[in-house]
Amino acid sequence: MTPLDGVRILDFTHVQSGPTCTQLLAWLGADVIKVERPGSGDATRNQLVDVPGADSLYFTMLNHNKRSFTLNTKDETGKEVLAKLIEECDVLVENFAPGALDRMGFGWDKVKELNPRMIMASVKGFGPGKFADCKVYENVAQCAGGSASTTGFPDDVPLVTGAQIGDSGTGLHLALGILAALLHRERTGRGQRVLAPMQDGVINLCRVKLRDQQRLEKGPLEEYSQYGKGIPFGDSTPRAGNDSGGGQPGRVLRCKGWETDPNAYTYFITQAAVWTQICDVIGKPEWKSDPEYATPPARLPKLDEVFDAIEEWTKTKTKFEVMEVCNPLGIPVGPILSMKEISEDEGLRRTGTIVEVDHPERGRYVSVGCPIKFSDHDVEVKRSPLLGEHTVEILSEVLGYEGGELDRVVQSGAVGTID
Ligand code: CAO
Repeated sequence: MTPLDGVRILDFTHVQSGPTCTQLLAWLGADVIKVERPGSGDATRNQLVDVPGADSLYFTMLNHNKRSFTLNTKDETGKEVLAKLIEECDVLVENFAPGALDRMGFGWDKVKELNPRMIMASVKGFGPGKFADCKVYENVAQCAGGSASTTGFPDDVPLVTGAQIGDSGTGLHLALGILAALLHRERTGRGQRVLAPMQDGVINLCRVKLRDQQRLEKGPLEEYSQYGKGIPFGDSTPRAGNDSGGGQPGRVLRCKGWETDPNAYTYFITQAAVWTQICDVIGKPEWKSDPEYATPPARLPKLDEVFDAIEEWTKTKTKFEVMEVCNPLGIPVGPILSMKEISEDEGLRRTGTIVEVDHPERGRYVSVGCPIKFSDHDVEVKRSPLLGEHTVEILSEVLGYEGGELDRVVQSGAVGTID
């Protein structure tokens, strides 16, 4: 028995934000029926193609454990089938451009009428307001959610991050909203609408930067390295480079091999609790009792000097040797791992966070498995479906079409099937 056994999801999602959400629900055990346009399907099937004729990694890595149902929802028979699907499902998840579902004739009022227990969950770029009608992609959300203005170095342009906080981050927010709405439905019998705007999701993940905005109104942000460098603050939270976001100063430091290896770096945190251990490791025992260095407030204006001294030591060690020395002493450090190192990591493969999946068109590929671990439930990562692979199965098993009725729907052209 899996946590979401018996929960059926009508998955109208595409690209990344929505598919992240429904993939997680599938890993929790829900039956996820991905409804796609016949012939083309989710646009990502054909984006960034690396194996000609096969679904792209963009698609396969976001659509594991789902079933694919191809249906033209603008065709009359297609609308009939969609209405039945809405009656049979517990949750409808979508991330169409604003208004697309209404134009299809399946806005919230219609969905609720067909199935009052339905939970209708949406990702949109912006919440209600002046930008509500805008289409949004990842980097737009990162910019509009405050992430770009606070990422990068103070003397350079705003930067977007590699972590897909707008798409995958919002998918996570939506999944949480859906689970809460399912629990609420257990208690009340009622469905509801759940909305996760991408801008709001990014703002939620940038919470500490709004904290700093308000602290800035009271004085300079002393833990930011620009304070030690004497660079004046403006009126909004600045880009902080690699400074640690919390009250424990940290930086990215060079390690042995940095001249040729772009990832020969470590993150090093000068946590106050282990200051004396840090002094011993880097060969500065005198800093343990020197009042100029012994306390966190005394060190704040000297962080450049402190990290330069630490870096003199880290440059003599590989990023993994730094860990070997620091971890037993309780000094928080972390190697800068490349995607190559992550994909080959034995520990991550053992826990199922990095998995290998077989696919009939593209062969074996590496993917990210379920990042949440359960004591009662092992997540088996199953390959993404081919376009329309489960159409006939869903028409008969889920929607009850049989015999002549099944032939009528299949021959109507509203559904796409594969041989
Ligand atoms: N049968 C028939 N029509 C279908 C269909 C189906 N099975 N599935 C989709 N369509 C139609 C939609 O009804 C829509 O038609 P109309 O424009 O006539 O109403 C059309 O396909 C296009 O859908 P869309 O507007 O969602 O797609 P797009 O490529 O124009 O925009 C995106 C893509 C992502 C910008 C937009 O969907 C969006 O802003 N979504 C919300 C925010 C979001 O999730 N962004 C992140 C995406 S990941 O980076």
